[in-house]
Formats: sequence, structure tokens, C-alpha cells
Amino acid sequence: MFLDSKAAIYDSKRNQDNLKAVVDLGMTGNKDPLQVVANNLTIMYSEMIRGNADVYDFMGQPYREGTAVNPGPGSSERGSHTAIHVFVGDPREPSGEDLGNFYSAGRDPLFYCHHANVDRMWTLWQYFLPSNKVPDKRITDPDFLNASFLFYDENAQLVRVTVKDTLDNLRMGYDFERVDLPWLDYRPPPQTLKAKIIRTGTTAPKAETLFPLKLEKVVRFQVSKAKKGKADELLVLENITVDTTKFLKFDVFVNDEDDNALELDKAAYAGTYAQVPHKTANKTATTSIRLKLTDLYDDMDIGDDDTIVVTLVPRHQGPGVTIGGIKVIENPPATSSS
Ligand SMILES: [Cu+2]
Repeated sequence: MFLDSKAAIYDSKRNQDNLKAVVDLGMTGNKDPLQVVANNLTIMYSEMIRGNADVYDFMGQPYREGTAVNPGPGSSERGSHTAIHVFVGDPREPSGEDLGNFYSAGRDPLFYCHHANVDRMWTLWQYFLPSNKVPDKRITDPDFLNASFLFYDENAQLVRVTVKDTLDNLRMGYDFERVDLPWLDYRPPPQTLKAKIIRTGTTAPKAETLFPLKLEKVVRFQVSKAKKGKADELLVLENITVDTTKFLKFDVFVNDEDDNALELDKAAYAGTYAQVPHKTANKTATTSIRLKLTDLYDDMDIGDDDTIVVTLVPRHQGPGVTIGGIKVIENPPATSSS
């Protein structure tokens, strides 16, 4: 349906190599379609089920007047959502137009299909996925609930719509078809003993000696855990300075036994940072992400380890990302006394 130039959904500015390809949410460069599907299912499982400790990890950190841009994108936004934009955008165009750049994405009719599907993920995550064990999925912050936007309705009348009016799709008059979710139970297989042995013998440097880190190649290092052994913990990557005009993506692996970065369907895959390029005056932003490790530990022989080995794998070319720091904290984080 994407090849028919007379179809309403057609756009000439799309990556011609991807018109018939299996969508690649991981952008690892893997050419084996079966492995790409396995990677996709793992990414969806990670961003929908296993990777988030609270509602902000999924939805993104609060962004309000006075806050710096891009305080921290949510797992679905930076993962599968970004991937679709970049996968469809046309590399023959100067800035990946149409879908591959923020400013031009809405010119491709596919944008509306894609974002309707993002909305579907939000609805699924909020109301239909008890297995992701996030204790409270509501955002009660009045700045969020009362934020409003102006739209023209079907009678060309200007109407104000608040965020709280839009949180329940049934109230908006539509519902999503119930379909199978192949990623729902796609938990990667547990690691073997080999991973434990490799980790024990690691010569990877300590994170403190590497950060702040300009991420331009694969980097492997040790990070101290908050508690020994299996624990409810989060990996925090903070003060990530990004060039907002570029496509940037890196994957995070924990205690990876084989360092085969073309395959994501393994316990070691902890999550992703990725962004759609913007054409903006403000060319840098500082952001952070949190990745829940608790369920990863369940699939590893972690013993009473007091460190993890983290591997960062950039998927973009050249500079653009500097990571200020990395640490493991307890979940829920200890509240500061200030
Ligand atoms: Cu988008």
C-alpha cells in the first residue's frame, strides 16, 4: 500500500530501501529479517513491560515553563516511536524529510497512522498491562492535567482542550481494536553460567575513570550497584548532552555475555536512548534516562555481585552525545532531604 502513488497515504519523500523491508526498531544494521523481528519484540517488551519503574519513565519527565528542553523522554517515545520516524524518513533529503525530522514529519500522512499507534501504546500501557508492575500509572500533577491546547473543531469553532480531557480515549469517542500483542510475553531467555564467568574475569575500567564520556564507539565499564546481588534497582544516565539536530541512538547492555550488538533478544538488553532530529536554534539539550534493572537481574546469575558491567553501543555515526554520569540507584530512589 505504500507503493501506490495514487493512495491517500502516499508520500514521495520516504526511504526507498525500506518500502518493502521489515521495520527495524533497533536500527542495529542486522540484515537477517528473523533476527530483526526478534529484536523488535524485545524492544517492545523492554519499553512496555520491563524497563520502567514509574509513570515518568514511560511518559517522559515533566516539561513545564522554566524547565530546560527535553528533560527526559519516555521509553516508548525514544524507542519504537523514534525508530519509525527515522526508518521512514528519506536519506536523499537534506534533513531526512518528511517523517525523519520533527519539523516536517506531519507532511507525511503516515505521521497520523504512526502517532495513532503511539496513542494506542499509551492506552495499552495505562489500562491493560498489569504485568509491568508499575504501582501507580496516573499523573496527578495539575500543571499536566490543566495544560491546554487550542484546536478548531468540525464547525471551525476554536475550542480549548485540556490534557485531562484527553487521557481517556473512550471519552474522546474512539477505541482501539483488540489485537494480539506478540511482544506481551517476549521475555528474553535467561543467561547461562558463561555470562557469570566472563563478568567475574572482567578487566573493564570503572565508570568513574571514563565519565563524562563522549560516546563515539562501543564502551564497556563497571558500575557499582546500590546493593549486592538481586535488588530493585535503576540504572541512571544523567546529564546526557545531545546535539538536537542529529539522529542519535545508543543501546545499553548490562552484563552482556557475548557482546554481539546486532542481537537484542537477550537478558542483557536494558534499553535505549534515541531521538528524532530537530531543526532548531537551540542545538544542544541536556537530558537523562532511567532503566529498570530489577527484571534483568532475575534472568542472570548475579550472585552477590556489587558491580555490573555496562556496555554502551552507539548506532549513529560520529559525535553528538556526551554522557555526564552513570549510576545505579535503589528503586524507589531515596528521597533527598532538601
Ligand atoms: Cu513522532
